[in-house]
Order: sequence, then structure tokens, then C-alpha cells
Amino acid sequence: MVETTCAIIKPHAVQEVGTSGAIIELIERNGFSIEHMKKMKFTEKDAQDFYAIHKERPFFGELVDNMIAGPVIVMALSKENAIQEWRDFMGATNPEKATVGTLRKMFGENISYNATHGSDAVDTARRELKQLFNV
Ligand code: FUP
Repeated sequence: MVETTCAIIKPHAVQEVGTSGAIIELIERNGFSIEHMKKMKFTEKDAQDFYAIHKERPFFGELVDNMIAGPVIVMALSKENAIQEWRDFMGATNPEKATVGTLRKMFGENISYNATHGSDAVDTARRELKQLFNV
């Protein structure tokens, strides 16, 4: 089934010269269709809402700080099984454990600076795309 997932290039990756361009090229080469894309900056409140599921976790404050440290590039990506396909393409949350060829392996520094975000389920994708694109 063709799905749409929410993908984000995180601030530290946007700040690296050439990284967001490289990621966007790989997105296209791997058969994802970019339905929507914009560069924006999360407010603290919006980042807290976006990651609300993690609000009790010890890393929540750091996660929010990292997501508001600079602009992000947010996208709605469509493909057959887009949600799982994008997660597979990103690789493991911790770049040190990610498979060679995945985005987090290529562009992530550590678990806090892991380059990209992707929705983890259909309802999450719907909520995230509503928040970021109102679609
Ligand atoms: P993922 O779905 O792979 O993005 O991973 P999670 O939803 O578990 O975590 C969301 C984000 O929280 C990660 F991308 C980075 C951050 N995080 C940490 O900083 N430390 C952790 O131990 C786990 C996650």
C-alpha cells in the first residue's frame, strides 16, 4: 500500500554543508516521492508536542534542545510501505549500530545527533504530518 511518512533532517545535519542536499538526493534515488518539503524552525512548544510520547524519558530535554538548535527540513514522503521503508533507510536510532548504507550511519554522529527522524506508525505519521503541514 502506498503510504506517506513524515521525515525530518535534524538541525545538526542541516548545519553541515552538503548533508541535506545529499540526503534529499538519496531520498529521490531510493524511490520516495517528496509530496511536501519545507525548511522551518521548531519552537520549544512545538518540539515538545512533536515528541510528547517521550516526555517522561531522561533524554527528553536534550532531544527538544537539539531539535530547536537550528532549522530543520521537514518532508512528507510517499512510497509503497513508506513508513517501514523510510525507517529501514534511516537505520538504527544509534548510528553506531546502524547498518552501512543507512542515512544514520552515513550522516549521524551519535544517538542524540542521528541526522534524521521518521514516523514509527501510520497514526504517528498522520499526527506528525498534520502538525507540520496541516495535511
Ligand atoms: P527513532 O524512532 O529511531 O527516531 O527513535 P526513538 O523514537 O526511540 O527516539 C527519538 C529520538 O530521541 C532519537 F532520534 C534520538 C533521541 N534519543 C536519545 O537522544 N537518546 C536515547 O536513548 C533514545 C532516543
